Order: sequence, then structure tokens, then C-alpha cells
Amino acid sequence: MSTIADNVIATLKANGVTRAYGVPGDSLNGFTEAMRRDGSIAWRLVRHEESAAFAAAADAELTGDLAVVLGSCGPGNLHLINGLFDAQRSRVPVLAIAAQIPSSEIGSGYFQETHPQELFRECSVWAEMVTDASQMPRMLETAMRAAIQERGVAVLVVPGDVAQTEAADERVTVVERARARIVPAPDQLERAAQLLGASKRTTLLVGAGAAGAKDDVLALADLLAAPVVHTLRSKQDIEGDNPFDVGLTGLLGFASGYRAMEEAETVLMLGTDFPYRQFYPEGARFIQVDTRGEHLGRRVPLDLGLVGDVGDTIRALLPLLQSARDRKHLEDSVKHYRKTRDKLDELAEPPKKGLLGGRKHEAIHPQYLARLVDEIAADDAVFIPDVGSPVVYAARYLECRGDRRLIGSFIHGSMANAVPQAVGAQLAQPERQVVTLSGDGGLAMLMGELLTVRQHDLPIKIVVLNNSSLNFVELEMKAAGLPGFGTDLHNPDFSQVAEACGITGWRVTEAADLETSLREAFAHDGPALVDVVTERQELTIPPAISAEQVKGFTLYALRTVMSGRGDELLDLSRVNLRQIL
Ligand SMILES: Cc1ncc(C[n+]2csc(CCOP(=O)(O)OP(=O)(O)O)c2C)c(N)n1
Ligand SMILES: [Mg+2]
Repeated sequence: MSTIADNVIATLKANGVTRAYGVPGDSLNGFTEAMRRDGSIAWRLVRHEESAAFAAAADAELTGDLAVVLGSCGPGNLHLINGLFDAQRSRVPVLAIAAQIPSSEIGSGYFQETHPQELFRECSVWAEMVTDASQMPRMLETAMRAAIQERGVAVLVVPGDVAQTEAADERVTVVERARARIVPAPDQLERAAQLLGASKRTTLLVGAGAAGAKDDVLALADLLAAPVVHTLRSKQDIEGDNPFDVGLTGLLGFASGYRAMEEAETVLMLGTDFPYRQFYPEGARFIQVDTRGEHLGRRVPLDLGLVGDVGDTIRALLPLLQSARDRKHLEDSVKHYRKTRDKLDELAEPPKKGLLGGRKHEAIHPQYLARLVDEIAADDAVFIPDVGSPVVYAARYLECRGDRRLIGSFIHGSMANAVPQAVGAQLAQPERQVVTLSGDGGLAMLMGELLTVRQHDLPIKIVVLNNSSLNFVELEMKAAGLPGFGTDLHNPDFSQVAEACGITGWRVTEAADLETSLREAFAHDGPALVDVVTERQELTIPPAISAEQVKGFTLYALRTVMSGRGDELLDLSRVNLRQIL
């Protein structure tokens, strides 16, 4: 007899799924037993279901293929929720199998009863419950197709007893992604060509929707003599080997990215939903290209919105455009980018003398740490920063040259993403070097996953930016005119924690030792953790931002970018722009 669970596993196998993440439970027995019997899908046990969902999200992001997680009924699948939000918001295909209590008990307030279809509604493209064998395998196929086509999370809720009933139909279907060419209507393309032809200074703002279209973006940038500003998520696609690149904009951005936007007469947004409205310049024209029409104009009023795939649209547009005669905007922007880059690089120079416990020592600056990681890591490394200050240093110092990838919780913005995502990344691509830039807060939040790293023997390089604080929050508090409060972390020696978990550990407190330790750890054949005690940065706010101005606002409400010093905010409102840049 073949059960519903057997058919699910056979279908996943036929669709190329070779691993699934989760924690078992009674209500999942149908599935775990089906996997055990079949033997071709590896059960990737983690220590917290949230990590399973983060791992699946990273797996799906790296491979582009459907990743699978399983959670037992009630608290088991509830724990998935934060990682599923991350997957959904990063638009990666994940199938979550959420076991449910016995079908006869639903609605009675039974032990562990929750209603996963309702719980996961907001973080999924599809969430439905199977109540009868006759719904399968159609429900599974629909779930998979929803995850794959809409690139998001599909949640298939299955009561434990239903999973173990006899399958009514044993067909096994392969769900292939259906692709389409999406180009704007000819008259709208023509209008775009007119607007761009009339613009003397065009800047491209490029987002994750441009993945796979880098050559087209570069051809367009060249023709329009337009600097390319990119978002954090598109850094991995756009930054490397790009003579038009002028960096990121936004709070974590480069002054040069901000400036190239401010100076633009026309901003052409390509596959981006960059959310911070205060970073869109006033008075510029905006043209936006996105496959999703409903995203057009939701960040800034548009002069023209186009529904189209970035690559297809650029290819259709190029023949309608004339080469820009004036290349000054591009040249100035690139020159300014080089200046900004040089200033950032100066900050990553090795040590400044400081005092620690009354002893003279060489304080370790996080910029220096990030730059060394950049130097030492492989050309095809996968970098995963934790949310918090590690993202800032990754954005600025980890260069996406070669085949490098930079993934993280960049839209959902959850702490503790790095190690769990690294687990998924390393399992998906075992030959690749996977490197985390972990926060001390982030690492501790899901520290049990060090055991997962050991258990699955994953040679992840975990670099801990140990600043004894929830530093990014502290910075936000200070920027809002508040004293830092409730952000101290009393940490153990994380290298010893690692050793206790069977992971080789290094602890570095002196800048002079940093390079050697990092090189040893990166060359180590197996899991490695380097606990780097970094300087806790103090924030200074320029006088241009008054306490009155910041009261009641979050940092994001202000037009500020971090100077790159990690200790200073620049007010880039128009008045100050000329002085600063
Ligand atoms: C799950 C979760 N809780 C809280 C926050 C708010 N938050 C953002 S960054 C941060 C501090 C992160 O601290 P740490 O990992 O030590 O990194 P640091 O900024 O100190 O380098 C916090 C608490 C969040 N983003 N996610
Ligand atoms: Mg910290």
C-alpha cells in the first residue's frame, strides 16, 4: 500500500528534491517513515524549525530550485514562521509541509492545536489543508506550482492521520517552471525611449529583478552614459566587473550612490522595489520597469511605469535609443565613486592603538575584519552576514567579484539568519566556500545550530563580529537622540563554545593576530569559528541633524547615510550635500 506521504515523497523525488529540512514529530511520522523507506531524500535535521526554514530559503536562493521543510503539528510548524517569512519576502520557492493534529480533533481545542492555514497566510503564496485522500496529489501539485511560479512559500497542511491513509491516486507529476518573455507594449516602450532621449543625466537604480540581465544593464548604461546604483540584494548580480557601478544608496549606502541619484534628471528603476522613500530624489523623473504591475509607483510617483522583465525590456528598448552625447554625469559619478571607495578603504587599514582593560593593544575595527575576509575568501564564496552591523560591513567590504554570492535576510531583516542560511547553502553546494559574518547577538539567538553544522559535517567558516552589544540597535537609538539602553551582551568565549560543539575555534583580540587566524580557519578542512573581539563603535551625529529633528523618528525617517566610519552619520539633505561631497 502506498500512502499519501509516500506519494508526496515520490513526487518530490521526481522533481529533483534530494534533501528536506526539519525536526520530526509524531504527526510527521507518515512523512519521516516514507522518507526512510524511500531513502533518496536526505533528512536534514536541525535544532530549531526556524533554522530549517532559513536553511531552505538559502538553499532555494542559491540553486533556484524548490526547497522543502517539514514541521510537526502546533509548535513544531509554528517555529518555522520567521524563516518562512524570510523565504516569502526574498521570493524563493519553498514548500512547507505543516503537519496537523488528527483530523477528527480539529476545532476541539485539542493538544497542540493551531490553524496553520491561518498562521501562514501572510507569509505564503498558498496555504491549504488536505482533509481527504481524494484531494491528492492535485493539492501537492498546486502547492508546488504556486511556490515555483510565484516564487514564494506554499504551505501544505496535512493532518497526521491523512498522511498515513492510502493514496487514492499514485500519479507522480513533474512541475516545470513555465517561463515567458515579458515586454511592455510598443507605444509605452516608445514613450520610454522619448523620455530617456530627452534626459541629460540618467541614473539606473538596479534591483534583484535584474538578476541574469547584467549584460543588458551594462549595454544600456553605456548607451545612456548612466551610472548604475544598485540595491543590496542586487550587489551579487551587478557589482562585479561593472565600470558603471557607483555603489549602493540608502542608509547602508555609499555617498556616491546617493549622489548619483540626487544629480539625476531621470532615474530608471530596473527590477527594484527599494523601499526607502527618502532616498528617492525630489524633482527627478522616474521610469520603472517591473514584471509585477502592482509594484509600479508604490515607492515614488512615476512619469512612466512599464510591465516587463528587465532583460527583455532592455533588449526591446535598445534599438529605439540613441547614444548619449554628453557623458559628464557618468564620468563625474564614477570619479566620485572612486573617491568614496578610497575613503572607505582607508578605514579598513589595520589597527589604531587603543586601550583595553588598561593594557595597550591594537583594537580590531570591523572594517579591517571585513576587508581581510574579502581578501582571504574564495572567488566563488557565498557570504552570509547576520542582520545588524555585519550587513553594513558586508555591503561595503565584501566585493562580489567572480562567482561570489551575497545572501541574507535583506528584506525581512531578521537576526540570526546567517548560520542557519549557511547550513542550507553548504548542503546545497558542498564544494563551495560558505562564510558567515555573524553578530554575537545573532549567533547566540540560534546557537544550537552549531550542533547542526557539526552533525552534518559542514565546513562553514563562521566569523563572529563580537562587539558585546546589539550594536546596530544601539546605533539606531543614538541616531534617534536616545542613549543606548538594554543593548549590552555578556558573552562567553565563542571559540570555546565552538570547541565544545566539535567545531575548531579561534579567538582573536589583537589586530596583529587577525590575518593569521583567519587564514588558518579558512584553510581548515572542516567547520571553523573565529571569534573576533571588535571595537564597539560610538556614533556621532553631525550638527546638521538636530535632536529636535530626530525626536520621534527612526533613523530611516532621516536622509542620512552612514559615513563609512561606522561611527558617524552624514546628513545628506540638499543643503549639506555640496559641503560633504
Ligand atoms: C529577530 C530579530 N529581533 C530583533 C531585531 C532588531 N535588531 C536588528 S539588528 C539587532 C542587533 C544585532 O546584534 P548583533 O547580532 O550582535 O549584531 P551587531 O549589530 O551588534 O553587529 C537587533 C536586535 C531583528 N532585526 N530581528
Ligand atoms: Mg553585536
